[in-house]
Amino acid sequence: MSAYHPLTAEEAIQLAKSLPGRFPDHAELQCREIGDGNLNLVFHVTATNTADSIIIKQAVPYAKVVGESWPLSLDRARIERVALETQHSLCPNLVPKVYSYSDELAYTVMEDLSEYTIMRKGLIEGNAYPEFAAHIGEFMARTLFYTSDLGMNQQEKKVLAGRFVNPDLCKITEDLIFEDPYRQSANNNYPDNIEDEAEALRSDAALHFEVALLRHQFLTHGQALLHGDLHTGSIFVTPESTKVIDPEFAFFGPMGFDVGAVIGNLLLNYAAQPGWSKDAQTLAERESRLLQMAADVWTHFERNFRMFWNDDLLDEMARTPGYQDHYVAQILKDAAGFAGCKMIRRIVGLSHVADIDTIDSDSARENAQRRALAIGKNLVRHHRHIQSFEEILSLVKESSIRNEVSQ
Ligand code: SR1
Ligand code: MG
Repeated sequence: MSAYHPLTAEEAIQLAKSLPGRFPDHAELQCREIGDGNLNLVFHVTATNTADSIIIKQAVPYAKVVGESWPLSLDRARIERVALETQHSLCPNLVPKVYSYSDELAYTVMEDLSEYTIMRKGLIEGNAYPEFAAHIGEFMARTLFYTSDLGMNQQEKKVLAGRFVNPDLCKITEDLIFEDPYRQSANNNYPDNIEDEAEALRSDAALHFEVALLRHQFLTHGQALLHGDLHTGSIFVTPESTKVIDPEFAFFGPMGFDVGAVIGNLLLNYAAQPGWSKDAQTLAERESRLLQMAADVWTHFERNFRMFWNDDLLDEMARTPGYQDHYVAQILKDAAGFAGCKMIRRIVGLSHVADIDTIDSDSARENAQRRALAIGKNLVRHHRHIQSFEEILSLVKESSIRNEVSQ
């Protein structure tokens, strides 16, 4: 019989005490459950009389956001832990360190990042993160290149891919991102005042065609080990440092899915800015900073990816002239399409983002929702023809219709 059960705070303290070398013997420990995500318990264990602390993340056997009616495999805790270890080995400064784990109890003990801010919250507060684009560009280039057939022995890659068979969490993405927003679904969740937008999504056959192509990529293109849920709620930041967390959706999929997740979430915050910026000048500054950040993410990703390719390529046929350019161009097209899908799902689908939903004014929130949908649809519609990041920025700007509802 399995020993699995959700930990209590007292058990989390006992577990913390049992970890060799983590807390001094005289440490007095306290614990708070701080999980505010959709799926897991998160215990923050701190010493009251020393500076030591840890995080214990434990999966529960269902989606916390919905309840026990939505069962989820506990194996996602193992997948998240192996992803953290793999990504940490490639980017030690950009991923928290794993200290301990139990696959049976579905927990991982890791570095506490309490001095960091969740990036989504920081962006909502209007903060600037000047190093973020360089950090996340490097994270994506390293983790994607060195787990692909370009940077990894192809037979070893197949063995690694076997450790990341993640049907339950892939199904969440397949349903919530690539299907539900385009049909009537009990999972969908949007206010009555944008029913016209939801209906337009359901009846747009040309848009469905593009989403079907992107969904097919997600289902079949095992290009590299993805983080799989790389939104701004999965990233901790300070102005100087970045840490990527929460890779429980990790699996071998298309590289553009991770790149598109980062860009799409920056654009969701961009779409929300009229609801957060106190005056026209602040709005203009923040909008321009967010678009520049999105462009810089791509620039840093591309620069690093090409550098790793030029230095460490293992696939002989990929040395063929022109192939690198073709490969990178395809990642950009995919990223644009996936960014669009991610924006759309956060407006009409099950799980939303605070950037939009916590805007106080009803009219500003509605404007942000419509603006995000306009950008998302434009990116999905045009993704196959995009050739440069400037074209993405043009699509964003031309779809950023404001003040549809008087404020
Ligand atoms: C049922 S889980 C809903 C969403 O939360 C995660 O962060 C993923 O984005 C997932 O789609
Ligand atoms: Mg998460």
